[in-house]
Amino acid sequence: MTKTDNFIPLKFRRLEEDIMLRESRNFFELMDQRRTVRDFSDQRIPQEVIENAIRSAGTAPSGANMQPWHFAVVQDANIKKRIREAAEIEEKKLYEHRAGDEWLEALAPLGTDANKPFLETAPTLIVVFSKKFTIDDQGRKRKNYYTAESVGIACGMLITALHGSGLATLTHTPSPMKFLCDILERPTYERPFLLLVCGYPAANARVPNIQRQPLSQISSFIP
Ligand code: IYR
Repeated sequence: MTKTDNFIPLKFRRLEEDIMLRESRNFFELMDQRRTVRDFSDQRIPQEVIENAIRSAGTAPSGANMQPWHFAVVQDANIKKRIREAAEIEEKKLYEHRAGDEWLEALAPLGTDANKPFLETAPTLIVVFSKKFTIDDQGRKRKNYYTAESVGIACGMLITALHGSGLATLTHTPSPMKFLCDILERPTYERPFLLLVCGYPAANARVPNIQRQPLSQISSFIP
């Protein structure tokens, strides 16, 4: 068997240039409207939207295609409460001692503090875990590669999919996040990577007036 015996034809959606341009502009416009939201409505969201967003995240490229991620969806009020309580303990330590002045100053425009009511108000929390190992079909432990990069890309795709479906998200990373392994009873080879809060924004939601850097500042086109 040669290396490429198990290859299949690529399905590729080739676009005409004018359509390509239009699609790229529309996509940028859509993404430019995404804001991190901290005021959530408690309105529930359709289960299949979450499932499809996770399916989309699961299409992310990953080191050696090991797909080193796990998405734990939390909707139960009691579990959300436990997560909030544990997160607030860590966040209190962060805001009171661990974060230095420079960090607190950088955070000031965001108006954040140690209170995390959204962890209970929002209908859905998706806790993304990164897996140091994958247990294969035969129960063998297989090493994963570029885990942080792979899971980071999957998280970006998850956020994009949820935004594209009309939902608001908040990337929350209480640190340390070990309590999530205990509450969600995940195996020891999984580490919490990101806690993504999702739902509809509250009717009166406000966001900080912060700007994105222009293209010229975030890129260089090498001649
Ligand atoms: N985890 C804390 C602090 C925090 C840190 C960064 I860097 C942010 O961009 C936002 C918040 C919190 O969630 O409040």
